This record gives sequence, structure tokens and C-alpha cells, in this order.
Amino acid sequence: MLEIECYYSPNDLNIWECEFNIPPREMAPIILVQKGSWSHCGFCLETVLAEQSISLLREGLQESVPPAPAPASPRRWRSAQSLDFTRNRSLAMTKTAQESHSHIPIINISTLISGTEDRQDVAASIGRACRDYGFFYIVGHGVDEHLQRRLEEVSQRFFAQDLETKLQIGMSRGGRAWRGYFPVGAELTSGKPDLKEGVYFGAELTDDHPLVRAGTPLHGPNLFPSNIPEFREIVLDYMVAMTKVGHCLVAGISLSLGLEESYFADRYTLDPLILFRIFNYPSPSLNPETESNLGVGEHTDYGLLTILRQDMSGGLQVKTKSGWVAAPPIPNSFVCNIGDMLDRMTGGHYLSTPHRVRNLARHNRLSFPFFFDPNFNAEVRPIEINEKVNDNKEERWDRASVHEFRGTYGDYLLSKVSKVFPELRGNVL
Ligand SMILES: O=C(O)CCC(=O)C(=O)O
Repeated sequence: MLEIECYYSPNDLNIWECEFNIPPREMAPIILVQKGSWSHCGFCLETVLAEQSISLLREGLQESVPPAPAPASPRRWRSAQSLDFTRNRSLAMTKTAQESHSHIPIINISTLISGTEDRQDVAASIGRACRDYGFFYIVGHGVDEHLQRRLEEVSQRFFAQDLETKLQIGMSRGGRAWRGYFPVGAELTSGKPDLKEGVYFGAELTDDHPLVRAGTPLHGPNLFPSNIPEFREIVLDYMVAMTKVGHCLVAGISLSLGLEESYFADRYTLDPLILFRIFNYPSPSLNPETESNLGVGEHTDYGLLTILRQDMSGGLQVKTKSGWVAAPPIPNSFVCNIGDMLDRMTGGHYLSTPHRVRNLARHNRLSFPFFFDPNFNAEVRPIEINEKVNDNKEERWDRASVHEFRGTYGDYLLSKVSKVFPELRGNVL
């Protein structure tokens, strides 16, 4: 058994491993003992205990724990006062991310992006990750870091504005295109209000586009904030860059299934349904009146593939076979996960894995999920695989079988989105 000394803050329910972090004065020391595989220090206490991979040796760590004196052993500590805690915390998260990525594979996809070398090895890694986790990180994706930083910067500026200003692009003005801003608590991912606000975007289609003229739900022009003029170009450039990554990844997924490289493109993604969201998760400590501190409740994604950029705050959690694990930020990577439609197509062998978000930072958290999904009108059919269907309906968060679904991706998507924004339901259906 390995003993690890950690610090627990009664204020924000975070556990920090002392070797990686400098505790602020109010933190109280605890000792954690590794029982199973050591996963991640930086979980919230509740998650750690739920996982039962770690047990608390010292009892009584409730809100009333008195602050601990500074630790005696200088070997494990650097000067606390000389460093800014917030900056230090980001460093801690990075280090922790590197330590804990063993749960979720990191795959370098540069050969898929360049298309020049043998892609079978990368495809095989993607296939393993999809079967074992339904989640993987990608690096070597080629998306301009400067563009990503600009996106983050304009998003911070947008969310820092007052509610009235943000509501100038409110979703109620987006009509059937389902675009625009929604305030904290307006989205009910798993039946309860999420502790997040956000902006919905999608492929930019003008009013005279045939699909828009035909009134196809979720298609149309985006709403951009007029007081941040560069926002539009940055978001549109980002969607172009991510669409390219999406095409390369689904080619890799085709190969991983032993199919021709263009299998998904030919049937579903030549003209993919692109949705893109920017989320801002306030710190729960700044919203003490809210019932839950879940930024996004447990859910699976609806389509084929999600490619997520997250800032350095942490908070994304994935439900693996051994319980909830963190998917912490890794610099210049994206987190990918597969959605219900790929689960359905592969007879449940590529998992659409539940995940959720809990922002434990003392500041807001930004994330940028990009959804690369089948064409709205494409009928989703199972791939001929000589394996028995693996239906996990009983374990799923919504107790619904993706394998019983028949219809187009649009049918599936509308059945889902109408539940998450009940007030706007009438706009799209
Ligand atoms: O914000 C995140 O990290 C994840 C968001 C998410 O789960 C989703 O959009 O489906």
C-alpha cells in the first residue's frame, strides 16, 4: 500500500497532492492510501470516495476542520508565500494531467492529418481507445495554437459582460437554427439545470441556403456579438480547422474497423452536421445558492465524434468501467469521444461513454466542444460486423437503447435537443 500525503481544502473540496502543489494556509492535511490503481489527485473528495480507490485515513474532514500548521518537512515544500496560488494551481493541474493520463490514451494523429504515411498504427490505437474507453486525447492535430488562444481570449471577454449584453444574442433570437447565447441554468443536459452558460454555433448558412429555406431545424446563420467584431472570424476559422480534424479522425475510425477509409465520408460525413459550443462554467463557490455543482450532468453525446478543447482548469470526468476518472487538461491536446450514433453503428463495440463536468476551480472554466456528426438527413445503419450487439441500455444514464433507434440522425438529434432546452422546444420542432 502506498501512502500519499495530500491536502484538503474545506472551502473548495479539492484534494491536492503536496508534492505538486503549494497549499494555501487554510488547507488541512490528510493522508490518502492507494487501494487500487492510483488515479488522480485533484478529484473532488466525493468522486474519490465514490470510486473507492482511495480511503481516507484521517476521519472528520468536514467543513469544521481547523486549518493545519505548515508542514514540518521542508523537503516537500517550496516557499508558499513567494508564489501566486492560482498560477501554481495551473502548474499543478498540468503535472497532474501528465501523471493521470494513463486512464485515457493519448494518440498522436499527425500521420492521419498529413495523410502521407502508414495510418494503420494510429487507426489501431484509435480502435483500442474507442473499445476500452470511448475517449482519447489527440496531439499532432495541427490546429493553430494562436487561433486557439484567440478563441479563448474572445470567449473570456464575451462571458465577462453583463447578462443583458449577452442576451442580445440570446437563443430565443436564433429560431430554428438553434444558435446563440443561453444563461446559467437554462440547459438541462440530464434533466437538471447545468451550472454553465454558453453559446451555440454551427455551420454558417445564409437564409437563402436550400436547407434553411426548407426550414431544416439546426441549420442557418449564427448569432455573433456585434460588440466583439473579431469573434465571428475566429469562430468560423476555428470551425474550419476542426472540421478538417474531424474528417481525418473519421477516416482513422473507418480504418480501425477494417473498413475502407472513406466509409463514413461516403455515407454520413461528406457534408457533416457541424455544431460547436463555447461553455463557461462559473466556479460553484461563487454560486452557493445552486443545488448542484455539476457544470454538465452525466450524459453521452448524440452523434459520431466530439472534439473538445478545454482550458487548464480541469473538471471533465469520464465514467469508465472502473468508475469516474478525470480527463484533465493536457497542453495543446483535444479530448475526443464518440457519440451514440457510432455506438449504434458498431453494435455497441465503440462506446458512447457517459461524462460530466464539475468545475472545482476558484475561477470560471471555459470549454469548446466541437461536434462532427452525420448529415442531418442520413439514415443511421449498423455496420456489418461479425460481433454480437453489446447493448448497455440498463447501464446507460438515460436507460435508452441506441440500438433500438431507427431513423435519420436528424430524428435522433431533435429527440434529444428538445429535452435539454424545454423552453425553446417550439422553435425547432
Ligand atoms: O465542457 C466539457 O468539458 C464537456 C462538455 C460536454 O460534455 C458536452 O458538450 O457534451
